[in-house]
Amino acid sequence: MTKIDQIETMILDIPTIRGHVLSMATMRTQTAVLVKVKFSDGSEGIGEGTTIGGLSYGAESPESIQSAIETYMAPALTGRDGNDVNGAIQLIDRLVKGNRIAKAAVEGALWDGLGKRVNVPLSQLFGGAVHDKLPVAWTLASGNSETDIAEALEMIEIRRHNIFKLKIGKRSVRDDVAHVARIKQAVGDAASVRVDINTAWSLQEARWGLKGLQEAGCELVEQPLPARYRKAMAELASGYEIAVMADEALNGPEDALEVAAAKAADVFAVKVAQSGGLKRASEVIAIGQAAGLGLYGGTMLETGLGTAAALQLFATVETLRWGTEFFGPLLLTDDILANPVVYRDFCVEIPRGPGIGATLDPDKTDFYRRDRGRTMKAVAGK
Ligand code: MUC
Ligand code: MG
Repeated sequence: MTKIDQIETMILDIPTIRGHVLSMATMRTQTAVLVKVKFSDGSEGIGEGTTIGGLSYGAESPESIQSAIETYMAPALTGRDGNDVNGAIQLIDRLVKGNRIAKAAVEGALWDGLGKRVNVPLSQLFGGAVHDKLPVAWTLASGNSETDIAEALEMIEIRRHNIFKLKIGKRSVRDDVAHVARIKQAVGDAASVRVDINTAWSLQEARWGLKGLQEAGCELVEQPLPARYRKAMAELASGYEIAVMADEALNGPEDALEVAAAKAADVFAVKVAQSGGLKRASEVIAIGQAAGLGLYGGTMLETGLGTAAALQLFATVETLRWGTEFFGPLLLTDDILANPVVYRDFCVEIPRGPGIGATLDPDKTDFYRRDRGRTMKAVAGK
């Protein structure tokens, strides 16, 4: 039996290429938590559990992710059969409530190890890839309309992205709608424009907002209201033509079932981390499919590692009507993979190779490790 010998974590702080302005935080650094699982036959698996904006986005922080893994998950898993990924998921679900991002990181590393041992890409463990590339959006979130327009036009020109998600919700609804209208006017029919409010609006603001966004040619609005406002989300989804997408409302399959039953969204943004791992994300996907909803591959702005893991799963999904936003590595000043994820012709390519299909560059991970003494500020060059 190939046993789980050791589970290690590390926190990396990597600067972003520009300030990334969300309704709840401005990111200048992204903090990733990586997990390495060592198995008794000498094989290894790697996984990532990353959130955004410290504790301002959700209930888990990079530090809580690390401590949940090291204190509660690693001791329970050490010595178990490394090939028994489902057994590990079930055990950890019994021992640890919540902490979905931490679970996703460990599970990813277990799948990666298994895929490498049997020498198949992770997509094959989920039944096989039906895509070799997927459409990929870019997020415009510089905080400035002119900068966003220049960025969008350049992305279209170099054929990297023609789907743009605008982060709004920080300014007044009127100012935000005007910002979206300017960008849509600048890109015209060459691109799809969508917005993410990250829960910042009240129902009253959302009614005005959706009306204005729809008139501006915006196609989709992501999580306008707080995660628990299902009835109000349902009112928006049925009251406007613009598609309403759930993101923060989806923490695993149980939420997915309730959101679908309440008709509180037209589209699911499925995030591996928020779902609690690849397996639970596949269950969220199945519920969305069964309910006839649109699907979109969501990100927590992971490095190439978490991005590659998500790509392995989404490569197996028949129809992603709204594409994906697996652009995380492109927002960072440096790529920690020796084989970076490839972006070309408005798409992201599914990595080849066994397991997740990602190889870490040890010089890069060493450089960005928080425990190697550099402070976050020093890393960000401030
Ligand atoms: C989110 O809320 O969707 C994804 C892209 C981005 O810029 O932020 C994230 C998180
Ligand atoms: Mg979102």
